[in-house]
Amino acid sequence: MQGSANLNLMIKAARKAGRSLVKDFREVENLQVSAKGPGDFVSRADREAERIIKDELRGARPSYGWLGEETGEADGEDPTRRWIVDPLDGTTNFLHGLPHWAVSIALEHKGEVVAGVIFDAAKDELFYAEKGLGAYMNDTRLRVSGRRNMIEAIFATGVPFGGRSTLPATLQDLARLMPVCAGVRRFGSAALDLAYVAAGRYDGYWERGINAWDMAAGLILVKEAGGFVGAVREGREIFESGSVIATNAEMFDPLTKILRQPA
Ligand code: LIP
Repeated sequence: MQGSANLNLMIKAARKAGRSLVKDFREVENLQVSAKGPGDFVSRADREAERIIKDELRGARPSYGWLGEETGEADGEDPTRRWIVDPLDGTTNFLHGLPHWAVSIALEHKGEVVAGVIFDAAKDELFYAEKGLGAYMNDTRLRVSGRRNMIEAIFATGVPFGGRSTLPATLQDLARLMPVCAGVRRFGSAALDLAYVAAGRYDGYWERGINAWDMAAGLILVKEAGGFVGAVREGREIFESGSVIATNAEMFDPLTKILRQPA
């Protein structure tokens, strides 16, 4: 796809940050056995990746606003546009030397995500989409899964850890969904979970208690691949609710019906 200047800028920034993270990831693998562990090192890698992305994007588009996981929110002179960035989604995987993490960059215009890039540098898979121009992984056009029956479908989710308040609801989701599907996967990166729905690798995904930067780029990928997205909490806006459901047209209603059942 011959994307816009903004999409090409996002891809350039994602690849530059991805190169930096791949170098750091090799060091993390060595640090697994160190007594102190790689925690501080990964935090530095995360912040450095966001610095690289911010320099590229705000250097080229200084008037756009900013929302980044590591540096927070900053208004721009142009109140209609902002970058939404997770420099390292799948941080815990990265910390443990698991090669399943991604750089996620989204462009929002008047409250709607209009372009997204998710770069899995460890596997060299670049997912990208722009409103009205389709979704791609490297040079391959993406379409969501064609499965129509829940019992044949594989879903992904994120299971809260560390005492997060959404754990009981997620466990109830699993208890309700597992008997009527072919399985659930928890790979630890919301951005890649959404990218995999867009690619038809997962038939659907849902998660409670995540941030806009985890899912912004993935939302446009799923929609441009022919999928449907919505908040788990009925009648709520996705970012405001901190929750998301993403799947194809045929399974959106049955999956939503299960996940929106009262506690
Ligand atoms: C992660 C998400 C994942 C979620 C994790 C974590 P991070 O983002 O991508 O889906 O289950 O709890 O929030 O923190 O690695 O950027």
